[in-house]
Amino acid sequence: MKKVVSLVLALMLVFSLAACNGKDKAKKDDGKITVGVVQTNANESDWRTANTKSMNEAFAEAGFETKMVFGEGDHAKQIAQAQQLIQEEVDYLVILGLQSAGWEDVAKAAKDAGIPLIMADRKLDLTEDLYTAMVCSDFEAEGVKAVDWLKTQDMDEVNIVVLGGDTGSSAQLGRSKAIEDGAAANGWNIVFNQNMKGWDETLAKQAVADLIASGKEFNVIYAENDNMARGACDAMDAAGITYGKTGDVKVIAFDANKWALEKVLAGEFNLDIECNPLHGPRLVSLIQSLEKGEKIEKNVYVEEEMFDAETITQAIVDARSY
Ligand code: GZL
Repeated sequence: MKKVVSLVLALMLVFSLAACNGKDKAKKDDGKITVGVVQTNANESDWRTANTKSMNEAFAEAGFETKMVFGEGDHAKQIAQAQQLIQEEVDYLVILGLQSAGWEDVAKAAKDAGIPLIMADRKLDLTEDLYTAMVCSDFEAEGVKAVDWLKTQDMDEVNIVVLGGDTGSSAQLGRSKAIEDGAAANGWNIVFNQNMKGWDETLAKQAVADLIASGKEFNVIYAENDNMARGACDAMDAAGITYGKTGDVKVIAFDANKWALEKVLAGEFNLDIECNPLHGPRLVSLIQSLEKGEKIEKNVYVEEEMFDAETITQAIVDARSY
């Protein structure tokens, strides 16, 4: 009789221990790592489309389960979505923030729940104790590349139209800071400086069309992504204003989507600064290292190039993957 009682007690202990950490148990049951992704907007830009595709494909390839949600321009919605994913006990939380600020409570909740928080694409305003890793672009450095290029253009007068991205995103903040500091340091004029909600191409086209109609003189378009640069070019086409390699207005763009690099090659864009969206494989490698308990590099800025109409080739364009 005593043996039966001790066996029952032992079995009860085993099951109670297994149940005490539901998350680990859940993971072990189906063997899958669940990654919660708080993405910005589904159709924000060609860059975003490539970024979402990269994560979905890489996570599927790695055997992860992906729970991806989209804030669709609403920062409060992203915060709520992140909190929901924490409640669902995802194994990792990847955040691509519409806004840099306002993520402390989410980060603390993730930390309390033992869920590693990874910042991707856009750095968030969090102290290092509140996130596990960062795989982002250095947006101010991207903008400085454009400023350094503009300095080499030997222009008598520089009148710049700045088409900014979503206000308060680290991408907009960094790129705008670079051109504003560059203009101040080099005596350039910023004749227009507005952020387009959602990085919207149509809004950018309309803004430039209105500017042209107002008679404002400008000779540089600084568009904080390729889609807005294309919108600006459409407006200049409609007004008969020449631009690009042989035109009156220099066009600077960011992201370096393949279609945009074709425009650099054609001389329509003068310069395109790469902002690499292919974060999927980087995040898989990071998560797999964390799973193995390996030491990881906490803050990684993605290596990025720039493409000049004077030097780009068809081979360079053909070799691009997004
Ligand atoms: C940059 C990324 C920006 C792109 C835009 O990393 O956050 O958002 O430059 C995209 O095209 O919409």
